[in-house]
Amino acid sequence: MDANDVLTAAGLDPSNLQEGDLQVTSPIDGQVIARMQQHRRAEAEVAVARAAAAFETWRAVPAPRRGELVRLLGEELRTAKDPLGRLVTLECGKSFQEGLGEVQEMIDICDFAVGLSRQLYGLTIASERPGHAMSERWHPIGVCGVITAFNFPVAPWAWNAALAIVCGDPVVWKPSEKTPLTALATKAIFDRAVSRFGGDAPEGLLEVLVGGRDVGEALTDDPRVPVVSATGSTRMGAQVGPRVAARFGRSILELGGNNAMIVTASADLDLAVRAILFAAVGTAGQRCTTLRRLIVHEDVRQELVQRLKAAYEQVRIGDPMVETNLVGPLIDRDAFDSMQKALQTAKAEGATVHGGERVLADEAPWAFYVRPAIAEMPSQTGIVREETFAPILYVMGYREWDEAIAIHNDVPQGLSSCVFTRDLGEAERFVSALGSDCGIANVNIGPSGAEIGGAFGGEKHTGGGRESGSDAWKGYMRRQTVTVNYSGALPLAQGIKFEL
Ligand code: UN1
Repeated sequence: MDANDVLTAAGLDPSNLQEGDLQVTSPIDGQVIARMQQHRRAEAEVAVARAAAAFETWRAVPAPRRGELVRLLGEELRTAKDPLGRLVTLECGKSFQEGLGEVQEMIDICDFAVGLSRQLYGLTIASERPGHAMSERWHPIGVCGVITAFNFPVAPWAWNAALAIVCGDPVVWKPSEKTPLTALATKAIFDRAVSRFGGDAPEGLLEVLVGGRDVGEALTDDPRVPVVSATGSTRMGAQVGPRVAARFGRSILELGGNNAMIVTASADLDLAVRAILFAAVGTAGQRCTTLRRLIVHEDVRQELVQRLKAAYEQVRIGDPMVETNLVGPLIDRDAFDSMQKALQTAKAEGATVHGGERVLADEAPWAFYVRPAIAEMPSQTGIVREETFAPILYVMGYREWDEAIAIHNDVPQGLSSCVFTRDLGEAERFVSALGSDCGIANVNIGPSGAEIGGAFGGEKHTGGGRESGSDAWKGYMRRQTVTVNYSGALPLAQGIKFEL
């Protein structure tokens, strides 16, 4: 299948994608697969206006009926799973299995949101005043801006959009400039769901803005966008967060991770090796949940590193469309350069590095395939504390549990984490208040590949936002405390007397 076939199968017309100031390349071979015109700030503002107008009608549509649209979206995604998954692979370079997995996450969150559309529960609250009824209600809040990253070009959009739509909020989506095609294909899928849904879905329920920083700023700076949910680097979040806060908007930030696994002396090493492999080299190390740090008990450190080195040698690297290849390319040359720089720094800080070199440069001179790297570190040095978006696994040893937890938590990021142990005490300590400081903490499971049912996100420089499952929906609504007086008298709260 060539690139045009993949685009066509995903519902895009390649002949409409030949001109414009944005060139889209595939990381698989570095070739240009489409050109398009980027939106400018003025166009972005018009799109926000359309979405704001859509809010006026969408918020009045009953939530279960809004859920029906998301149910149809889930159906359309099921039909489009294969071609959209392939387009994800073409545009961002993850393996086709992972491309399909990403679309499956979209389907899963649609199912979740459909159920949610009948469960946007409030509370009844005991009033201290006689003859008074107190409650808490949740109302739609307004347009939700969604900014997504190249590495998961569609699933995080769905985590936000499926919830926002059932909560009554139109969505304005700015995908990464590196992956606009999957966004356009998803918009076409969404439009199919809307046309099956019928009349009460207003125009402007989903707007897609392809563009750079100026388009992003049209979302962060506009008071008609009360919620901005952004996935990406900590550097990006440090710009988005304060801009949204400056106008008292709400941001949901899902930023960098520096995820670790503690492997204790009692761990099942077979299980650990398999988990490490998927979490450290899957998606070529370009997940925010990628395993980047291994903190291993000294008693098993040597054995584990030996087994990992052997496993790494067997990992097939190459064209991600080919099912037997587990590791595809890095997104671009910049990603390759920062990986090499990080490895240089690690060496200068005392690392012994296995792998990390470029491969397939003759077959694919414009693409950047690398052998995943293992870096044995003398301690948690400066470079280990940074997130490098590439397959580098830093390995460190420990002797005492407290030391392992101290190393674990001594990084700026706080997204995902895990422990491999057969000791119940260690497992419980890891997930206790004195254990991992991350938003996600797993026992005998790697840090990546989270299910949609839990809240997804993390602490510290990861930004503090929560998306997807649990009660993350509350981030897309406004809370109203309601008190109704049916007593005929006017008793004041706190027993205050205020009579003439
Ligand atoms: C991301 O890398 O931006 O847990 C999200 C996982 C996926 C999501 C990753 N469900 O790996």
